[in-house]
Amino acid sequence: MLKQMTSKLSKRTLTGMSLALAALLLAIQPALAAGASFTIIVRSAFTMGDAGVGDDHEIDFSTPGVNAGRRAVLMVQTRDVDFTFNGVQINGTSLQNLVQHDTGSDESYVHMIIVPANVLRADQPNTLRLTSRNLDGNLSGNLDDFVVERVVIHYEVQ
Ligand SMILES: [Ca+2]
Ligand SMILES: [Ca+2]
Repeated sequence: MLKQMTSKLSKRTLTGMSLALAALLLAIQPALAAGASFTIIVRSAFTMGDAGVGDDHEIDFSTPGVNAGRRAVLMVQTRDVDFTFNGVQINGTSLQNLVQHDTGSDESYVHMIIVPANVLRADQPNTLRLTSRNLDGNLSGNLDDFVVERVVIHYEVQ
């Protein structure tokens, strides 16, 4: 799987991935045994929040041949996530919120998010929904503006 990533993801992406996260990817690799595949959901950066596309953004993607009974891993590469209530959903199932990582150094961060079994669909498009919220998790006032640079989902096929 790492070989595939090396060929498909840019060198910059891999450089931005910390060793700790790479180690985590290796640790969860048994969940993505032989017959793994991936889909690049976002390859062109965009900004969430009141300085960007708004509080809510949906992107459809396909996972052909997915074994939906197995968990998958969503990798979300961002910059400037300042608050803790920015949500991630796939097909209406809420996943882990994005982790606050903005240290002022403008570096990319890769969120490794587990997608539970029976969330992905083999026969119809999936929908990724990202949300931006304010410091208190609400929609009023100053929403978190953050850049979504790249999103990739790794999944097991039948
Ligand atoms: Ca803002
Ligand atoms: Ca921000």
